Amino acid sequence: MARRLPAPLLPACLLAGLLALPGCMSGGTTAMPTAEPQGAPGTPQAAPAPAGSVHQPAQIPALESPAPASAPAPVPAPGTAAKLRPYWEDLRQRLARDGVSGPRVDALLATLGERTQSPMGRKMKQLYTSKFLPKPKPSEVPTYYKGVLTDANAQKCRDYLAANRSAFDRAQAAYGVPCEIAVSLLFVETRLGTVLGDVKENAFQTLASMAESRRFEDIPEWTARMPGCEAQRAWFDETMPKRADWAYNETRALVKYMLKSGLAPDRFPGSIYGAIGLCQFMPSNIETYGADGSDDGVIDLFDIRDATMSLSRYLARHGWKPGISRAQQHKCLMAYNHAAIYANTILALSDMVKGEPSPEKPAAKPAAKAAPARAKQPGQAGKPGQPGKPGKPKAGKAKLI
Ligand SMILES: [Ca+2]
Repeated sequence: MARRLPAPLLPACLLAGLLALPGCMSGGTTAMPTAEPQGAPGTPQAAPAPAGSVHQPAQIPALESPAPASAPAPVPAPGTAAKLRPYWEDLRQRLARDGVSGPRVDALLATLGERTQSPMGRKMKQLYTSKFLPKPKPSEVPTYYKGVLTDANAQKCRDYLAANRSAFDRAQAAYGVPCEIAVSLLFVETRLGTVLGDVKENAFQTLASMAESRRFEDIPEWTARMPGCEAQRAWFDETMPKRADWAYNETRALVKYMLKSGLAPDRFPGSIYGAIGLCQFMPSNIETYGADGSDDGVIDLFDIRDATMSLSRYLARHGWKPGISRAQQHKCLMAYNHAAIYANTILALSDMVKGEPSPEKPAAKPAAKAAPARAKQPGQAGKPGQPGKPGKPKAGKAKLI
């Protein structure tokens, strides 16, 4: 998300889209080894401060018991949904060619409202600006997301951990990802589940709209904001179909997931690029990396038990294991969201959750005859083990679009 939105405390998903990307829904994502046409979920978005940001103390629900959102909302029954809007017929036929069809699929498609230009428009504007417009004077790249590394946020994480202890302990036992890392990742991604949707559309609507925005003419509201874009039509003609195909694959994965889980579209608030859940997975990652932490046979990423187990599984599948070095931890987190600032922030916040001071606070001056300060170890808070290359943060693989 190479854009610079005053994004004080936006969750990673938003930040990914805004900062560098290719990545929240942030890159988010969430992890995702789905082949994605390069880009980033970065998106310039005049985003309002999300509710639940660190500036707006959000209620931290205890989630040991199934959250209300976990109550299965069934996929619409065939014949009961509204009629399919004509412009979704192309998507319907494409899904059918891929073996995804039938009354239940039609019922899902009938829930789609008007196609929105925003997902593709936002992405193309980001890419266009980066590629064709004068680059702003380089500014210092921050090491950490602004506003995240505060004592208050560390305390929120500790409270959340305490309220959901068994979920985190179970995931740590299964995959070796420390509770402090898991909770810090959830904080950066969705402010512990308090900021789950960056846009009013649900993830299905967002991804389907992007999948059906293949032509320059499909995003007039956005091309109007791109000076000189008419001269680059060839680039749009080449780039948009690739992005649309990526979105189609995610749409298909989400449809298959909804059919399998029985969860309805309105159960999936999503990021600007369709990442879902407390841990912000792109739909295509659910089948590969999702894990059922509540033993109900359904992977519901809005359930803390499933989200924690899934994010831990993702990290483990990308190299996380007990005892790995700080630099290796950083590398694993970069696989979740390919932005150094993302990994730096999670590692530093996890240190704070364990009681270390914020690396952003000026160190107190030692008294004249104070005992020698403990030698700082590589990778300690304040000095990430592997800061990553300076430069604009890149979008996360998981949310990378
Ligand atoms: Ca479950």
